[in-house]
Amino acid sequence: MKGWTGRILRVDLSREEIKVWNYDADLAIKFIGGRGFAIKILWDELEPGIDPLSPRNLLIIAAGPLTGLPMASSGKLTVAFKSPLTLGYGDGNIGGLAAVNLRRAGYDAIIIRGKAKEPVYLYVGREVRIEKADYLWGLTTFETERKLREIYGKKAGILCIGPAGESLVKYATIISQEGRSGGRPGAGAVMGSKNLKALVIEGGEGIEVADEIALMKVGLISFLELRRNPKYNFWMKQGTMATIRWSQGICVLPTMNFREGFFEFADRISGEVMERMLIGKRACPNCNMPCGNIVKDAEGKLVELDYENVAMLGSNIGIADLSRVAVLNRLADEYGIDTISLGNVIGFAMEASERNLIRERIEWGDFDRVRELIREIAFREDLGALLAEGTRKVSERIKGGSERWAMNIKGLEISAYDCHAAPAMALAYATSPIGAHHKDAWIIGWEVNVGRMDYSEAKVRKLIELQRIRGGIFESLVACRLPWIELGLNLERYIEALRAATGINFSLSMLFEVADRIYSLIRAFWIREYGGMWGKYMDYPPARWFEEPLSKGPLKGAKLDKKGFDYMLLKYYALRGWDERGVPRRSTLIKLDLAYVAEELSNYISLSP
Ligand code: PTT
Ligand code: SF4
Repeated sequence: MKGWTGRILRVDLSREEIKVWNYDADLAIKFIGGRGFAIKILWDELEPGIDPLSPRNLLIIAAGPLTGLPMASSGKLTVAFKSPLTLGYGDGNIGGLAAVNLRRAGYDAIIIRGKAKEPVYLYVGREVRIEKADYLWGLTTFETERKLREIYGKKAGILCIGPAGESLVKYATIISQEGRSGGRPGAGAVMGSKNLKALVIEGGEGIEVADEIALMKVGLISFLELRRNPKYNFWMKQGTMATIRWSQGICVLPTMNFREGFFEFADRISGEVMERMLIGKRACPNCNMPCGNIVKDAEGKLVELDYENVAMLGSNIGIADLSRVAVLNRLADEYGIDTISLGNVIGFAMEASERNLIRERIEWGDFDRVRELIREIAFREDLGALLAEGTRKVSERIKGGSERWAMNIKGLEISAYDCHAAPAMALAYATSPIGAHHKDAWIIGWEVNVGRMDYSEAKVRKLIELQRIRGGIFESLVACRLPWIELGLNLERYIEALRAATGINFSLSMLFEVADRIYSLIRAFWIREYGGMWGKYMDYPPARWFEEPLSKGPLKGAKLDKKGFDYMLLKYYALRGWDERGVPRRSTLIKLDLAYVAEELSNYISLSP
């Protein structure tokens, strides 16, 4: 095999056992890498129904055949696991040296199982070792990374958890390079449950490819095309932060726990304010369009700002001062907590406090209380112990009809786009393979151009196309999708690079088939976990968007229409070859070469023909 290393590392922390699996080409061709490898391994090897925080869960770190190659923004990897937050499939995407080094060390992926007796970190390089990490336990992610760098230097790739992962906060993430965060549905908690504080990955040889010259050529063309794009300079100024102004303009900026899509003080947390604070840029390796905006926060410390973080820890909880939002963002990075779920949980707690469903008083916009609350969540102290469970669980606990405004789908908190007036985006959240995340289909940019409030088959078709490209192709290659989205890099360039790397004549339609296979397999995984509890209701956004119209802004009065949403959801199922419960049909699984999955799945739920 060329392009892939053909080797996956298996680490059992309980047995202190390390093995190499030389996998065969069938896995590579049918699942490509990253998310594709992850779901195939989880389906085949994870025992159904296990506690995600038990040693039996698997943590998979998977690169793809483009990772680390001289191709635009190829320094990314997938982390995947059974989620403690959603109890379904969970994954995330992290950029950093760890991605490139993993492949240079000669591995496409690592499968970690078991639980170490005491805190450890995993070293992967010319050799693979499990090392003691008691002196790192309790440290923040920034401190951990600095300590490990004292030993391994600047070139090592480091993935680590902070106190939140150690205390099993259900939405703790893995952090790298002081500001790259991945695994929203609780990757950090899964690492913590294994007593695994960090991974240190050092690279070795280059990666063997089929046609080095063709690869260099497509890589160079891609870098030049990006650099020459007329939008390049603006991107370099604001990156994803430009989205604050845009979201406010179209009334989708999450405000006060997604009650509204319009924040009166949006101009105080905008990309323009960030530009004035900007002191540098950070990037994943192999990227010539760095999106990491480094600013100094209100306490004089450095932090990397992104749209999602600022919307969720700003407008969604009523904080209208970017330098203070930056403090909250930094704390989330230091403790290793997902900012999107965090902003949702805090907004939910503020609303619960307002409605007297909890005893504690937490006012909208109370920076000092929020600052303290983040610490309480990270260490599971006081109210933080409850909030560490995520909005679905907290709502089950406090009741009072709060599930109607607990802003999650399948347990994963919604990312930063309000959907009162965006039915296709609501459907994107509803059908995302990890719960309500925008990664797989950020359709809202397209939706606002074709008409906000119609519920059409065209929207469903577009959604599936985006899921195939973003959730299927980019997540399995694994490469950053931002060059394609933000600066219009032709998708064909990635396919040319894949051909050059592997020597296999891949086409877009072949990759779409892989994407569909990955999607139906992830769906099967969820259903195997939920069994008889599975139903169409799992693919539903919270009632707030259907019941409470926007009360301000240019789209005042807008809300989702239930009949229209149902029409689109059923159409979506039909186009995917799933039945009216959202369960893949037997014939669909067979067509996707997943007959063995149909056989096993039929033990958990009846399959439609
Ligand atoms: C991603 C999610 C996002 S998506 C953001 S901002 W974004 C939040 N960032 C967080 C953060 O920072 N700190 C923190 N403590 N929690 C955070 N949670 C949120 O996590 C990120 C970029 C971004 S910035 C985006 S859109 C793109 N995402 C990609 C993707 O998903 N796949 C892919 N092939 N390419 C992508 N490129 C872009 O990467 P999750 P990163 Mg992240 C401080 O991980 O779990 O997928 O959640 O990866 O290296 O940080 O790069 O406006
Ligand atoms: Fe990383 Fe941002 Fe570059 Fe993508 S655009 S590779 S997320 S720095």
